Amino acid sequence: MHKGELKPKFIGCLVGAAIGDGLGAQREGRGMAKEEAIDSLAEKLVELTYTDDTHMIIGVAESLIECKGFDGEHMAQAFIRNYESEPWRGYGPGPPMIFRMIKSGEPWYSAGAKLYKGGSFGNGSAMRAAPIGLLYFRDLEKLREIAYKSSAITHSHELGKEGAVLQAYAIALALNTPSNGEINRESFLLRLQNFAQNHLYKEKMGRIKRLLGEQDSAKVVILLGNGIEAPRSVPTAIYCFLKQPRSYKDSVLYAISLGGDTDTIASMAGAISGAYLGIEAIPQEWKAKLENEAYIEALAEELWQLATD
Ligand code: AR6
Ligand code: MG
Repeated sequence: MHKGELKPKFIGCLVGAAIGDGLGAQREGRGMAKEEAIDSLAEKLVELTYTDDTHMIIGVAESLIECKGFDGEHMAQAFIRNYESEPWRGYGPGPPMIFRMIKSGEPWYSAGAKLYKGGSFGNGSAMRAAPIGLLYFRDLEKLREIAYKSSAITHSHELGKEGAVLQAYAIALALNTPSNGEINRESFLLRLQNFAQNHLYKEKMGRIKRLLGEQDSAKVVILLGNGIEAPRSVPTAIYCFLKQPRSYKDSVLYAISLGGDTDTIASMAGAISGAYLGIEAIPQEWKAKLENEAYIEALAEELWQLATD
């Protein structure tokens, strides 16, 4: 794929993530809902205000751009700076505790292990992995390495790190598939399954395949999850994308319809869908309502320059 074809896909990924987050935030922690009801809710909203998901994507992107690659200390400081300027974005309980540890002298690479038992497996590092999938889309072992390291700042449990790797990898796969070409869902899943190193995620990729034609959303929630934990939300987001790969809008509405951690699941599904279909596939009326849209596009464009130079 040539450079010009990739640009709308980079922008679609980050804008797609932020819109999924902003719309999903309207129903965070609630039960299942009808897609039509969520669509009319979107119509009534004046602004799509994003939450910690997008705020942390911004931090990852800012740091990768400023450092022209990964620098753990720099990225940790970018998270802290952004959190301190807007702490009301709806952060999970863990990251602010990590930020305090780092501020009081704990190194960025060891603070994460001091939280919970064996580190966090929340979805907080997968939800911010999009810029890593974008920057390293041509070097998948590097993608794995950086997704692990950047996850470890706040989420050092194997399941947390692996969730970030799979979300970044799904984005790289979507980016590498031409938007006018048909996506082969089974080979997409097989590649994810082979890339995963953890048996729980491997098993979940198999479940996604079996659920592709499932009409009963409740069954999807039971078998894949809709929670705040990475293994109960990253596979769900991948499923939401693969269930209707030709429509950004349907992927996001479906993700929110499942209830639970709707902002994060819709954001991750929206990021993958946007990376596949590109910015033109995102409803203009949603894009127009997104808070800080121009800045998010500018970050995506800088990542595109960096990744394709
Ligand atoms: N053992 C038990 N529970 C755990 C463990 C563990 N090792 N790790 C995580 N949890 P956290 P996040 C549970 O605090 O991932 C925002 O709303 C525990 O209940 O690291 O950044 C975003 O939009 C813990 O509080 O935060 C996302 O939806 C929870 O998982 C979400 O929060 C979350 O882990 C991201 O949260
Ligand atoms: Mg959130």
